[in-house]
Amino acid sequence: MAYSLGIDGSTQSMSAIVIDLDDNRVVCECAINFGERLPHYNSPNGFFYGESSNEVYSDPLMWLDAIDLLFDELKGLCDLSKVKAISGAGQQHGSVYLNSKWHNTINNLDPNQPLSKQIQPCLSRSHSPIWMDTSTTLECQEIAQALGGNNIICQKSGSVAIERFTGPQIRRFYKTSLEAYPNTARIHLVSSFICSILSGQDCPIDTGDGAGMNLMNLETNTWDTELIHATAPNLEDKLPNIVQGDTIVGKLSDYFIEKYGFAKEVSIVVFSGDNPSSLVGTAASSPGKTVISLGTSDTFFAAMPSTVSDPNGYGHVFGNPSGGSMSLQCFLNGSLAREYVKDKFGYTWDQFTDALSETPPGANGNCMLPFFSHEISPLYQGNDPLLKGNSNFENWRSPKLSIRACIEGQFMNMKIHTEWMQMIPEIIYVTGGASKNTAIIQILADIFQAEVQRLEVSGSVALGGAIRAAQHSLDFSLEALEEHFCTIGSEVIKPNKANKEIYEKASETIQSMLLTL
Ligand code: XUL
Repeated sequence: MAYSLGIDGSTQSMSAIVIDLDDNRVVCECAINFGERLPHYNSPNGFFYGESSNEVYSDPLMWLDAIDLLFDELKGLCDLSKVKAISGAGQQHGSVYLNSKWHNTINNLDPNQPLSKQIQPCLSRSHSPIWMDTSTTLECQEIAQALGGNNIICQKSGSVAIERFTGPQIRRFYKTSLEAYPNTARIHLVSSFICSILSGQDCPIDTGDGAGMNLMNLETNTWDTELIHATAPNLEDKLPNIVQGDTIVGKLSDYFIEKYGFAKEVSIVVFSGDNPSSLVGTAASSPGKTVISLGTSDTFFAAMPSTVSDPNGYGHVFGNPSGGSMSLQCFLNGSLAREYVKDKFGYTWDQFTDALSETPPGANGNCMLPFFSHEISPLYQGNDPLLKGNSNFENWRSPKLSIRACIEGQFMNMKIHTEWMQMIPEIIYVTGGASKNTAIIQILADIFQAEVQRLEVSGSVALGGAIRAAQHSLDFSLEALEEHFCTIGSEVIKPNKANKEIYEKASETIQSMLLTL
């Protein structure tokens, strides 16, 4: 009997999936929601703000407590001694700063003490900046200037210098924490931090997550000397190595074997970023499929047939854990924007859905760019959505039309900002919380004029980890794993051709609104 375990360290929770590789079934899934289970970290959605709202942090000790809680729960849900391989992923770009005690501590984890208590003395920075942080505009400019322009950074690393990417974040830390930066011996990504904890040793970063740092050279898959030097002094000594996504990094640490009943010799495959892992978990790691994930942030991604980069600089190219590269466009105003507009009118989710069916496509000519908080596609630093339409609409007196215009605005903005990938999707696979809502998905189908199908697995990130672990350390074929575990719902949501023109016209309005930003 062989089980494979996948872990997802995401913004709002730490979750896991266990799959049975003999019976081809999901054994169990489990999630520890940070806000609900660890309220004393004061991070109801998994993060907290710094001095200004564009500084967004998370507490790495909260992640560690969640790992202990997760394994404690998993132990009650399945026989962990059957697990033969583990991999997983973390929210991209977030970074963990560790001092010189780290290496010794991670090699000697004591099963009688919680992880957080043991790692706390190793933190050279108590909090981790995460992907929602947009405080590094100046550092991005400085790095771009040092390199001779953003187009050079984009050519080298697959993205222009971007606020949430780890390199600019490291530079800001170096500039603002003159003592703590030199005391930092190791900087990990969320993915490589969790991987290190599980394997009881300092672990490398994979090319999928490494590409989200503005530090890795996409052609050589190694740290780029010029980018490293433009970011912070002595940075090369503080970064782990980069490896390909098929690398086995070690075995599960005794901490987990003794505490949670795992067998010895469980292989650990290098962790990746949540989006690259989701590419595998949605069976989209070979070119030809487009996936849209409607979660905290909305993301649009696909394996790339050939590597192109976004001339506007909002999109990204990451390593594909199955080889080659993947494109990704991230929209910060995802679930939280949908929730914001719902709450603004005191609606329930059912009333929200009814509003979509009671209003016509195109929202009677009313358009919204629903940027309720900072946006990154395109860059927008405000907190006010842009509205264009009649005066009732512009003054928030048309709840139902606002709800429709919010969803339409999200998808029209998404279509406009993914055209650089040069892929015209015929079938879009959707995943994430909002993908369950057919009214939302119909609007997506109509705007993209493509068929939409739901992926049945909700936790595609953790599943991607479990699949990669089985593929790379137990020699299972990717195709067979995809066929058994990445099931696609039978319902096909077809685009309504009659709405094509309505949305083409509305997109022109959205384009003109984008020009005013
Ligand atoms: C991708 C991005 C987010 C995070 C969190 O660039 O910033 O999707 O990975 O999920």
